[in-house]
Amino acid sequence: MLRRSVVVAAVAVALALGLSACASAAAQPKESASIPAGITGVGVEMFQRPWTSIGTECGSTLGPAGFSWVLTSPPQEHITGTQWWTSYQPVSYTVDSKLGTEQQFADMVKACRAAGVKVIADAVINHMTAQGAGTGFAGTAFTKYAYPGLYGPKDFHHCTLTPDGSIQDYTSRAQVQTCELVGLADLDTASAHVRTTIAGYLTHLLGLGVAGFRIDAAKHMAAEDVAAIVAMLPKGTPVISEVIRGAEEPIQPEEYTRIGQVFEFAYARELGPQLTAGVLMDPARADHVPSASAVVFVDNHDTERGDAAVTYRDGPLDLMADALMLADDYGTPVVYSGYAFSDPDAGPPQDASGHVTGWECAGATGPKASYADGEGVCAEAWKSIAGMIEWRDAAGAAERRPGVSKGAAYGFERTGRAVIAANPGSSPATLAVPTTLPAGTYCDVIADGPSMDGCAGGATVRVSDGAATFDLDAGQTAAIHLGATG
Ligand code: AAO
Repeated sequence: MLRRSVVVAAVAVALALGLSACASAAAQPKESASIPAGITGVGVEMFQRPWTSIGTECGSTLGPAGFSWVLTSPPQEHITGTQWWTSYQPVSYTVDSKLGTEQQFADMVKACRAAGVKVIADAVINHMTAQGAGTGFAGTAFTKYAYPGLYGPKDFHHCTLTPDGSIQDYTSRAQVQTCELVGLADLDTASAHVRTTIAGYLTHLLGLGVAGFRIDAAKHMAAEDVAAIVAMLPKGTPVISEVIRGAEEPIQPEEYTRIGQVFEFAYARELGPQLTAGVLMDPARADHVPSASAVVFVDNHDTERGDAAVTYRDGPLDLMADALMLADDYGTPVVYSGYAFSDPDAGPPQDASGHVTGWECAGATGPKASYADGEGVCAEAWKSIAGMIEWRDAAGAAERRPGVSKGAAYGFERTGRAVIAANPGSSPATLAVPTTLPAGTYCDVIADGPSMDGCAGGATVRVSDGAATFDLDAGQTAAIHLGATG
């Protein structure tokens, strides 16, 4: 037990240091096999972005800002329709969708790799469509339980536990894993044929250069089924399972951590409400998976339409949440970048053929006060995010010291490396954060972006007598690090 926790800590440190999974595996020969290789560095979910847009931005925005990976929307053929969520109803595993063709996908992966950005693809493998019959975006004819060349009726669960076969009770493991999620034809992932077919699709995507996968709706597949599919992929392929932590539910993310990382939904649920309440505190992290297993986020494409406390609509608070997440020593962070909407079902702007027209964000320096429906939020291009990625690199594996607060203002140090302070309150505040940083003048990388531009913008913070003193406006965040001095 003790031995295992030591290994967990060692791997967490290795991940925080940005060492490769291979290096940490080599240092910890046997036990480290119990912690699967994961994705490291800062990621960004580019929701409903066409491959051409992402490819361009890898070179213009993501690479230069220091993002290590990008999570795409699902790349496979899907049902037709203008809603964003058509992407989550697969019709075939042909890589031809409203987001682009296979060639465009491959070109994007190549451009991103050249910019030092790995591509993580969203893998929708729990189910197919909910429709009686139709023709998919790339022209494949299907019925709800028959997909040419892939699956027939025997490859699906036909749930009789509820009147309409859909999940009604999340406290029932059997319903969650054998009934239909919102009516979507539920693949029998215990079947050898289904497993092999899914693994074939994922292997094809790996052949196009993707680094790993988000496993959509992983909760709805038995962990052993997901494990068996992942075992058919090259050893060490990073996977991030989407298993929403739900109170009183029998299936929790911990069941899936032996397969890879998981999205830790409890992280945003702890951080977000503090921001809206204007009272920041040190994290309690009750019921969180270990850091090395956690991928954390402020919001994602579901929660910005659901229970996220902070989204793009909250401007400075959204930026503050991202900054605090990037400053943290817990988990692998993924920034979210979608588009503005009034109608939660509305897809992004599309042309007459149904292809998403896309948008590019180079030059978008920060959150806007308001967005028109369909307009890209462009968080990946905000200079403060790039500044915080640099801050995070500077902090490295340094310990997060307990925070201090005064009124609504709160701040903490990553020992001897970097300090952040935030004021979610409604009036200005001055906060002195104890620090072991050398005395001097430091650039605020939130105000001015990475240090190559920092201090040039004139925003500075003084460190003297063992404290960094921040003068913060209402809603302001500021952050300094050892590598950016004035
Ligand atoms: C669409 C239409 C439906 C229609 C269906 C079929 O909207 O009306 O019936 O087509 O025609 C996306 C959209 C869906 C869309 C679907 C298919 O979100 O609206 O349906 O595509 O086109 C559960 C799953 C989780 C899933 C989430 C949406 O466990 O995996 O539902 N997320 C992924 C994707 C998502 C996608 C799919 C899966 C399907 O990210 O975009 O759907 O591929 C509790 C449970 C969760 C459960 C939620 C559902 O969560 O714990 O497991 O998620 O309920 O509402 C608190 C609680 C937490 C609770 C949460 C609810 O935080 O602590 O327990 O509130 O917000």
